[in-house]
Amino acid sequence: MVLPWTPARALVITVAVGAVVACNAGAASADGSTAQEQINTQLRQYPGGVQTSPNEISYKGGRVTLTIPAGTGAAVDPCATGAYCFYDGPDFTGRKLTFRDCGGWQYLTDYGFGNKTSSWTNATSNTVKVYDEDVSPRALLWTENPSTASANVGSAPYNKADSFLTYCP
Ligand SMILES: [Ca+2]
Repeated sequence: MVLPWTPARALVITVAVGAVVACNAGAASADGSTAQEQINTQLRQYPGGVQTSPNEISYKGGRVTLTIPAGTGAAVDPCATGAYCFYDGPDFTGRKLTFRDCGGWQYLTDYGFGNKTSSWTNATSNTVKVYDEDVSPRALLWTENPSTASANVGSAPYNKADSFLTYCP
């Protein structure tokens, strides 16, 4: 539909934009920023990723994915089979960092995820040992056995994980 530009039409468009803003406001995080604003901040602070959807950034050719929830308290999709995931919130809520790879040391801090993990899922046949790097020597926080999950890592290791070592069968 093509209409000539008139003040009346401008008013309609303004109302429509207002509706979109209101909708995005519903998807804002606790600090009031939208998913897109959070993605922009993430890409600025932790470059090297590519935005692949309205709420997702892909790093390392898709081997690492950061998913931002659609709104406060909203659940992200479950951890995919063949992947292992770290969640910012308990009960698999909040930001989700997904890994689809095998072997070696990796750092959650490379993706702005240090001192954040509260729950996790390991939907692989790998074993993942998770560590706190804020103490010396680094401290083992928990071990993720194949095909297991934790809805809450517990009070002692809560928001402490910084790195992990993945063992592949
Ligand atoms: Ca830590």
